[in-house]
Amino acid sequence: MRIDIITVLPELLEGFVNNSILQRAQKKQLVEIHIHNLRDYTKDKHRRVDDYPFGGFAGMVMQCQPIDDCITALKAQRHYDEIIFTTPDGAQFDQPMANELSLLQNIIILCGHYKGIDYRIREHLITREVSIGDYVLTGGEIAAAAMADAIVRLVPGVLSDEQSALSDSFQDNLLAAPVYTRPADYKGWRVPDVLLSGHEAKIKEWELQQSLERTRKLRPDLLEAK
Ligand code: 6GU
Repeated sequence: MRIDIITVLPELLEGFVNNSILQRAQKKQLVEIHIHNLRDYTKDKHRRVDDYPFGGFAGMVMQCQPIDDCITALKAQRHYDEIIFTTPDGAQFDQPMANELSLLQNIIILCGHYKGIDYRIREHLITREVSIGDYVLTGGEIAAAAMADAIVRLVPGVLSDEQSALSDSFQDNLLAAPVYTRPADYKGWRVPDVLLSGHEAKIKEWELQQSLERTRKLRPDLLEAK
């Protein structure tokens, strides 16, 4: 899988994608992540990528030309399955969307900034608009990072134990069961006995009960969605 991220703040994303899960996925050659500085595509002598909005509204708007040139240059190299724009008015990113996007070959994520981007880009080039929640961030970089992380960890081989992605919270609309590690007794705080029993069927049953109970208590909306 290949993810191309277009941003006016490449430094912000470089550190993120070259660490932890994302770095490991790239070293294993399971995923390629390329970050493009939108300013490299402007024809403006001051490297500007935004301008005042028509109509006299407040704020600045990202211009068509640098975005179009960057996306056009990428599309000349390969086919893209999705060209995603990060925006608070997009469709809410969730685990099913992460699953779906993790199956794709090539995607572009365009990070929004300022008051927005020229709407013509959204009409003519963007195939999908995505938000990470009902709150406003100053830019789309954190959203792009969150999406890239959630997608890449689902690519087969990225996680050492593939089971661990399958048993994630949300993967079956249930929150995950609690987990524990040694020691079994820490300051009198004890790990549930069943987990020490070695009885596999009982442990599985406990895990499911815990998932259901935690979901009922913390996220009843997920059970209704089933
Ligand atoms: Cl994708 N972008 C911005 N700027 N704010 C957001 C968001 C995206 N998702 C939630 N808030």
